[in-house]
Amino acid sequence: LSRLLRRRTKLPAYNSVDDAVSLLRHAKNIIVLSGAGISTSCGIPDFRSANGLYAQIQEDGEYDLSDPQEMFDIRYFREQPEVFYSFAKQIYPSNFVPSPCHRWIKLLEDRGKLLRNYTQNIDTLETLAGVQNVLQCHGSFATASCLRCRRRVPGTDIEGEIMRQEVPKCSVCRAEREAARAYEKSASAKGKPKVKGGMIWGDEEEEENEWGGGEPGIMKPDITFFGQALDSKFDECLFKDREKVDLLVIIGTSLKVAPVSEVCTHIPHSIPQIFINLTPVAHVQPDICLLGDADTIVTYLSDRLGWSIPPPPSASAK
Ligand code: CNA
Repeated sequence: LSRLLRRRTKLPAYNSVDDAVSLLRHAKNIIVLSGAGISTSCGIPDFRSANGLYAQIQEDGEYDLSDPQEMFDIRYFREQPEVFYSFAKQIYPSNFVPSPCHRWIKLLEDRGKLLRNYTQNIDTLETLAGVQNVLQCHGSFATASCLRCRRRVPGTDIEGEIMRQEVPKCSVCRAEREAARAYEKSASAKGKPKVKGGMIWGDEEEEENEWGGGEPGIMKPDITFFGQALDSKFDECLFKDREKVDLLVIIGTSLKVAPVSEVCTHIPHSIPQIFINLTPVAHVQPDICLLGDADTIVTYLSDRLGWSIPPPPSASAK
């Protein structure tokens, strides 16, 4: 569409690698829209590739799912959190090292060219690479929240449970439940009325109370599941950035998950788009399509520009 509109409105046509190099050289406000394909070389599978997580989940057959996407569906999670937690350690960011792509985004930022990196990834590798202006559109494992009382804690608080494949429960809800039990005990001993809701828990045998149940809340990493809305920051940033952006670079994504995939259509059609991916994506028509391994492509582009991609954080620390 972008290419068609560009032709119709007689804007300059871009279609070659030389054009990509020139656009990168001159751009000052680049939006990088990235996806799971920039982390596959770090050892984190994407969703939809032939060897991706969906294929693995289906092949394993050990999970009670009618569709692999249910693994990341909020309704399913509420019903059966143990399924997600039996799997979560496989995608928990632990000893991964940022790829050349993550470091290339950092390079754009260091050169004052990055307007913002909209990442769909939840692995926080952009941050580890040192990128400051990154929006984790689908959240991350950096924090976790209680589904009942909404208390937010650092993600490391539930790391132990994730590694042991257990369902983490909220310590605040648990403490309140214990306080409520103690209160109930002393209240009934002294003949006082029982208190329900608020900070005090209801009757043990009640299935549903003001908190939505008798058990402490389930903790969920603050990653956006299917069926959950994105943080309002996404719309706010896009609204602001669409006024300034002068180049869109899309890397390592199938562009199948809305609303992030819609960034391409939400920015003005006069803005050139470069798409870097292993496989083509039929439903978008970027100006320049560079198909292949993303690390190889960004390294090639950097070489052509005479820029050098910074080393991984561990190597630079040595
Ligand atoms: P996706 O739908 O799995 O698409 C990934 C795309 O990357 C595919 O089109 C692949 O062809 C392409 N790809 C894979 N490897 C490479 C490579 N080496 N070079 C270039 N391209 C490559 O994943 P999307 O990101 O499009 O979908 C968004 C989902 C994926 C978000 O909700 C994420 O949270 C989720 N996800 C994130 C991670 C992560 O954080 N690393 C991992 C898996 C899934």
